Amino acid sequence: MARHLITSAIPYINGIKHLGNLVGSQLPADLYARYLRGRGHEVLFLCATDEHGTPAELAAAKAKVPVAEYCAEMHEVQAEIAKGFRLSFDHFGRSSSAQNHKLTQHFAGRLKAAGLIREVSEKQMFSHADGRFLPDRYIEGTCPNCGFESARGDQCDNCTKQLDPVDLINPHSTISGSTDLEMRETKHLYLRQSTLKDQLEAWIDSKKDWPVLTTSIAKKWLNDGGGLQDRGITRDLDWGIPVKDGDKDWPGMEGKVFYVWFDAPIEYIACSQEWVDAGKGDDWERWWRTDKGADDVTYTQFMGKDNVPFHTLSFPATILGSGEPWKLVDYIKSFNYLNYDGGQFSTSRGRGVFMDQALEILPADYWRWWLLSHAPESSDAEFTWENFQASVNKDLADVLGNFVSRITKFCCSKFGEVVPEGGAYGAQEEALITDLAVRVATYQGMMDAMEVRKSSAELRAIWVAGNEYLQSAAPWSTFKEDPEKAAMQVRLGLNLIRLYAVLSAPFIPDASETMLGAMNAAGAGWPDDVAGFLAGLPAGHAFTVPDVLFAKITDEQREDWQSRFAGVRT
Ligand code: B3M
Ligand code: ZN
Repeated sequence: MARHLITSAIPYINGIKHLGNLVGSQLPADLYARYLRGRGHEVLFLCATDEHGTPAELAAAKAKVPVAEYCAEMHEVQAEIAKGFRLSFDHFGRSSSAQNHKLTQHFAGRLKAAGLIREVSEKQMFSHADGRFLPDRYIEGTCPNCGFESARGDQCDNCTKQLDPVDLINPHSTISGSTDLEMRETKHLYLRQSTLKDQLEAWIDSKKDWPVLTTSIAKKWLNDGGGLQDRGITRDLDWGIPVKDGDKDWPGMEGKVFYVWFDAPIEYIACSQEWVDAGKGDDWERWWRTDKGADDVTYTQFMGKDNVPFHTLSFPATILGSGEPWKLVDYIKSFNYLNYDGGQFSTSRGRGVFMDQALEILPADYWRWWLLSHAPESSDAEFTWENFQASVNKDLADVLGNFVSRITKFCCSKFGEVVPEGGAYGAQEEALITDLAVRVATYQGMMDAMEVRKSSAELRAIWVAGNEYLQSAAPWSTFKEDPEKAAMQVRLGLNLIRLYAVLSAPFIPDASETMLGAMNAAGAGWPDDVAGFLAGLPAGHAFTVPDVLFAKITDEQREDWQSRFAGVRT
């Protein structure tokens, strides 16, 4: 039994995430956590809401509630939806927690003491009406290059020219609309990542088994454009973690907060403290401190590709720079994007299907199965309603659901709701068992390697093998000539349901539970020995016929959803 620490990128607080966000981090992380728990390992699986930064402030302002209140409410909303998707976090924390405040300030203090922070004076646009500095993308004006009237402070979306806020003609605040703006001097802290470049590069080069998507992004940032740049880690905002040097004030930094990307990954650690403080665990250090036992821990992070630079460079720079024995990540599983029906999923434009909407239409398993079996691993993937309908109907309803229903109903009608006796397994059954043992080993290998799509394909092949067996053994025909033999075939079929339930649990946990419940087999362990496992339900064992596991999606439903989700969410 090994110990596995698993974190998913923590979703921003400002709104409900779409299915593309879900499949890029939380869902595959959950798949892996469930699988490892199923194999008997000790797992700590953490996620949280990412609550700081301008987007949170603005979303709260739009909702007309104080930002702290907004975050508390949205955290509950996201936690509920996560439960709806059966995301099995050991704790779902908050980056605004007291624990994260303290830990973030601690890291800043350590970095300062190590000489890894420098102060930089820069000029930034200040809005008198808003009483604050404005981030570039909250300033708009006319593009000096093409005359487009809604060019942003950092770029013109019309002609793509890179801009500085001072370049804009008639600049105004997008918050208040005010044009009373002034360039003002402000001081910020920079993390001297450039001095850690060699150390970071050596560490990344030592990770021979990391996905190319992860290492190629990291290498690009390490080497392009003059190498790894120092990074501003403070902002002129109200909402965030106040800049402090440990528990001491930081002269000159009054009224400033840490940049959201500085404190967000630290929340992975703080979240484990929240987990302990919530009474769910009793020791977080054995997961995070290599001097307190975390040397034995395998730490895996899940995230979309846009988050890779922060996890391969900035956060490791924070950890290494602290000079303290914190656990570094062992494996970073990153994902490409999922697109929606010929375009992109977009939170800001409300395009696509959002997590709450998905659950209003269908239960979690339907979505989990489609998303995971189409995970954007080697390239971007695309959600279409036709593809979703086809996958659900074929894989879940026809292959798995149909198998379970046929065998249980047939048994019930001929032998009653108990596993029938019959004789010993014959050649056909032995061949199936041998085939399944190989397939289960393959499945495990792929799950261990976090090959999400390949794992789902192998799992499906395992379901298909049982279906084909049932088709060719045809106990309903056998029964007429040789009821004894039919009983043996049914006995194997019922045992296959139990096997499928356990193997499928990481993908479709609800259906798995239904199957185990029906088979009266809750608590079945992992099938390390497939042949032995398939003798797990002996003759005389009582079961019940479950309800239909998966309903087919009709063309009517598909068309209805297609048009309902064609527009934008308001
Ligand atoms: N909240 C971005 C995102 O949700 C960001 C991840 C932080 S991980 C420490 O994609
Ligand atoms: Zn322009």
